[in-house]
Amino acid sequence: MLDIQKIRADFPILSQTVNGKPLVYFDNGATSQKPQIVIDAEVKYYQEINANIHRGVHTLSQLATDAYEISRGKVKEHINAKHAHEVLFTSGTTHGINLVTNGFASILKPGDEVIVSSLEHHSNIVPWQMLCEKTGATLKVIPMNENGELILEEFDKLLSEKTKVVTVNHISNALGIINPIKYIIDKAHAVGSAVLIDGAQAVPHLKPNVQELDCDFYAFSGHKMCGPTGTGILYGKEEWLNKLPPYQGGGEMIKEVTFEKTTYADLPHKFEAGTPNIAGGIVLGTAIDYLNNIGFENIQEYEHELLEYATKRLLEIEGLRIYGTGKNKASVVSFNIDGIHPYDIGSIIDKLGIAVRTGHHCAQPIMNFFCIPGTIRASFSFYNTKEEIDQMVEAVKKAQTMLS
Ligand code: C6P
Repeated sequence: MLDIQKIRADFPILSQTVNGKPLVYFDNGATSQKPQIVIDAEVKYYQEINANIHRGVHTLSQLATDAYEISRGKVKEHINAKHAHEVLFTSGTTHGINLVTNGFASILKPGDEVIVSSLEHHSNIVPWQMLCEKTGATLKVIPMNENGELILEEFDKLLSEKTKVVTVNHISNALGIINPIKYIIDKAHAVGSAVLIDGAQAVPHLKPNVQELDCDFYAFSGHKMCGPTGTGILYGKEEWLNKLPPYQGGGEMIKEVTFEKTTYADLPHKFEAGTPNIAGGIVLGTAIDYLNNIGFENIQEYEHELLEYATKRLLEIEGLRIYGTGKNKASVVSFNIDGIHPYDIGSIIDKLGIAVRTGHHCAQPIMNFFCIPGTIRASFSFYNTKEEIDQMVEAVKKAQTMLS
């Protein structure tokens, strides 16, 4: 059992008022709020050990380097990677995915196929399209059904010896559907394909076990899991990271440079050119510790309660439709009300202190599938409450009355 009021006290922003009303923050899918311990760790880094890493012999540089590498080790443990050097620091999921697609540009050939799903965020569509344009490979799409679930029989039919990469998100940002990624990974491996999982929306809710999943790449963002913005992780299996060329050239990623030839550093440095977000990387470790102290089983159990409660309460509203009605869901409810544009509801409830996201959620193909311009998305975190859900429901009812 979580003590939600105690947890809420960890997040200074949650006691704020917005537009004169207590803040109800339901835009956790976009970014999570940060506990004081994370904010303090960022300040402490700059106050006490700020220095560039992996370069100086001086004490501060050593302290900063140690803290950065300790954080990498925490991520390795958290996701159960085999080696710490399979954990690359990035600026976020988008960066991680682009690092991989850039690498595959030297591997794919015309006639090869890349499979994405119809539930992807633009970050996991556009880089693959760009890769296909560059290499002559073809993009194939796993279709979905009316509940927002991927149609696995259709996925099976897409697989062949031409399939070189399969990529899906672990959890859909727009609908909250949890995808059957183990099935997808195993089937893709059976035809010799690599697999990238976009874990951006999964890591706030669960602890991915990359060895058990056996995925080749797993990308996620730190800012969605109580960490700082501009942080992220790309996990890659050692053999794949050794196979892919570096993403960016520069300092830190080399062994030796001459004007004739440059040789590259070993993993993970080969993919970490330039001065990284040192403070962010270190503090991501603090965020992971914080979440683990709360416990992912507790988080999942409580968030599931919030999901069920919100679904039930929202469905009391006449003319309200929820998108993403599949069984396996994270704490996200995407909905619309008959005859009303989502943006209008979002703007009115914002005046009542309620923060939700409206629009296509960077997942336009999903909106096209449902023939809608967008949805209102309420995404819940472990620090939200049923009382806040009640406030949102009342606010949505008020907006509906005003707009009809
Ligand atoms: N989705 C949302 O409101 P970055 O921006 O690199 O941290 O994450 C990109 C990204 C990739 N995949 C998925 C499934 C995502 O949900 C996101 C970010 C936010 O849904 C902002 S658009």
